[in-house]
Amino acid sequence: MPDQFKAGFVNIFGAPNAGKSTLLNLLLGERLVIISPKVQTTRHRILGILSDPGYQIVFSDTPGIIEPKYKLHQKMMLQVKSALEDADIAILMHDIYQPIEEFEAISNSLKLKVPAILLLNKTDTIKDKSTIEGIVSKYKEKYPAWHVLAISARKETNTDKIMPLILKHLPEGFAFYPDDNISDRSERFFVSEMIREQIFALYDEEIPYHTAVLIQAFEEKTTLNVIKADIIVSRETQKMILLGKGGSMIKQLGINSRKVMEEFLGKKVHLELFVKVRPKWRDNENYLREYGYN
Ligand SMILES: Nc1nc2c(ncn2[C@@H]2O[C@H](COP(=O)(O)OP(=O)(O)O)[C@@H](O)[C@H]2O)c(=O)[nH]1
Ligand SMILES: [Mg+2]
Repeated sequence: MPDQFKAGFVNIFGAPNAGKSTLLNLLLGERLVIISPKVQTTRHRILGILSDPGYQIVFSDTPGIIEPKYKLHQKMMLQVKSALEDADIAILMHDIYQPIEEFEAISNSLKLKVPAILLLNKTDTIKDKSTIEGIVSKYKEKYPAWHVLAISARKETNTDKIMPLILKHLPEGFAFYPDDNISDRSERFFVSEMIREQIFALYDEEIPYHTAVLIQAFEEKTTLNVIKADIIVSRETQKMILLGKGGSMIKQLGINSRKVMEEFLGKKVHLELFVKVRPKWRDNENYLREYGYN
């Protein structure tokens, strides 16, 4: 008898900036979701699907767990909650150098009932091996039912131990998605995320957090895609910053975004960006829905 096909949901949770999106891309072997050194980059629950002749794993990346300050944050935490409800396996991520107490607050709030793999990430920031081992045993003592691994998602250290643990706990079942799907999200969605990623990279401090991106047109022509996007901000002053002197910044944003889009789509892109001011959009139910935050 051949082994039964396995399929299930593996959902990744943790504090903001723990490396959840970096890990998802690593496990998928594909640069699917956006990553930035700033907190709260990921606003949606995003599925990444890994298909193999013997299994299908539906990963989900989730926003970092935070105390909500805006309606936008509340929506982000609802995404985390929905990911909790359908998980077959949970992956929890925490910076290895952060206090264990901070992790306890997160793990208590999750109330997990499924097998859990705790990844203490960013071991590359600690030079001394015995320090790492000491921290790992502290967590193992505290969470005896869980698998605990110290890894570096960015440097790919010890990350080869993760898949065997997942496959060990993955339930038998049928595939949820056709095996050529890599996500539940459309190209349109990823293209809007790419602009957001470049905004995180290009602008300081507050700007990325006040910004949403709305794709207005996505036309596939034979030799190129024509993409038109609105960049939404909360204030006129933010619009000025986004545009830059004589439009220099928005021009750079367009160039950078187009580059990653062309790589992703494997096609030339003609990109047009428009900046629009929508006061308090982060607290406005209608705007949030329009921008895809359900
Ligand atoms: N030093 C170090 N940085 C990492 C590691 N993994 C991720 N990061 C960085 O941590 C930041 C947040 O990563 P991201 O995946 O966006 O975190 P998320 O908010 O949990 O999705 C990014 O700047 C990553 O490059 C790691 O193993 N070591
Ligand atoms: Mg993320």
